[in-house]
Amino acid sequence: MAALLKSLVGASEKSARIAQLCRQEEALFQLLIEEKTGTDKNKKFVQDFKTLADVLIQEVIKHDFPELHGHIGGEESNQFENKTLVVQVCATQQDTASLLFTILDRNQPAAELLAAAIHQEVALQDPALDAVALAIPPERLAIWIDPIDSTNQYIRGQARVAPIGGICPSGLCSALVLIGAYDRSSGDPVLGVINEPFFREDPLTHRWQGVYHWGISYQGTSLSSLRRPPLRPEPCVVLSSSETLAIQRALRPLYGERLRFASGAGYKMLCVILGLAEAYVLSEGSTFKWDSCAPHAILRALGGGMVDLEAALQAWRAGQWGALPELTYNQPAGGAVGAERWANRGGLVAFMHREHLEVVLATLATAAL
Ligand code: 2IP
Ligand code: CA
Repeated sequence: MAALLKSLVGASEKSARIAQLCRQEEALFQLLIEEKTGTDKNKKFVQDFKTLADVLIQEVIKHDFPELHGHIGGEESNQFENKTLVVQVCATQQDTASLLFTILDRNQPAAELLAAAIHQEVALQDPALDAVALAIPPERLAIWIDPIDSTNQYIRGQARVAPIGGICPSGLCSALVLIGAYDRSSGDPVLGVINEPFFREDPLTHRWQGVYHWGISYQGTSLSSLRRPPLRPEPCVVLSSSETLAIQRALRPLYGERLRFASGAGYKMLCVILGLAEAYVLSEGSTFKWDSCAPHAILRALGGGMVDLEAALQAWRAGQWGALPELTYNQPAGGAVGAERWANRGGLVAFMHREHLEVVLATLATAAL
């Protein structure tokens, strides 16, 4: 288990390094902003670049854990646009660079920078990670990856956004790497790694320093790099800036000024994990399994969880308080196609303290939504 956890943390470090590099190195940043004139084109290219990052990180994990082959998922198309080329981590950095050179339209500097990041040894000096002795056979697990969540903020790149109550409404800090593992048969989240590539900017070198967090929750054993935050007397809830007015109106009397807004689905979940918010409420089906799996596993490791909002409200209204449905990760949504199959379609509530989840549900269950 320690080996798998270490490998996933290592993969998150590589992904974070790629995310940092893309902002620091002109050759890579150009890939993100290229063809900015046609919004559709730009969107497509960003999506493609993101898919490339996604596939590369999946390949890093496959490389380390062949037994996970076929059980690593990410953004909608796991195939990169150019289907005649198989994106993979090659035996040598030079070979990976040559492959990327072809994929990236003969852009040599970009190919070399990416290959170097992928092949760089990640030296993890983390005694807490080494001490994890839990045995979970990797063949029971499958993986969801989001190599860069909050892409919009990542591209926009605002470095200094003042936090409100510890929560940044926008900015680079909301761009996160999310890697989660779930139990293939039960669908429960088991292990999560969240990497913050833009945690701190070195004032001298202007280089970004990252930080990672992890958590495991499996068969009654819970371990995490973080501590469970307390339930504060004046709780706060965090929402998407595009959350419906009905939800905002319903929650306003309870939270007042402590109704906060932030970009990034993963970032809002991280705010709950770190105790900056007591809950994240989302009424729309705009997040996906790769957004929620890693944060959900960490929440569970700390005694919290993440429920399907629509199903939880239904259960609450029916008086079935004991069985509030947590999100699961192994079943596609019936009748959906493409990425939608893996959407958290009923919305969600991420919470740390069960009593606070109950407050949220009791409030929303009687509101006109
Ligand atoms: C997005 C990203 C958005 C979020 C959306 C996610 O993932 O996290 O910020 O919307 O739900 O799917 P919002 O910021 O309104 O919460 P990605 O950036 O990977 O597409
Ligand atoms: Ca995402």
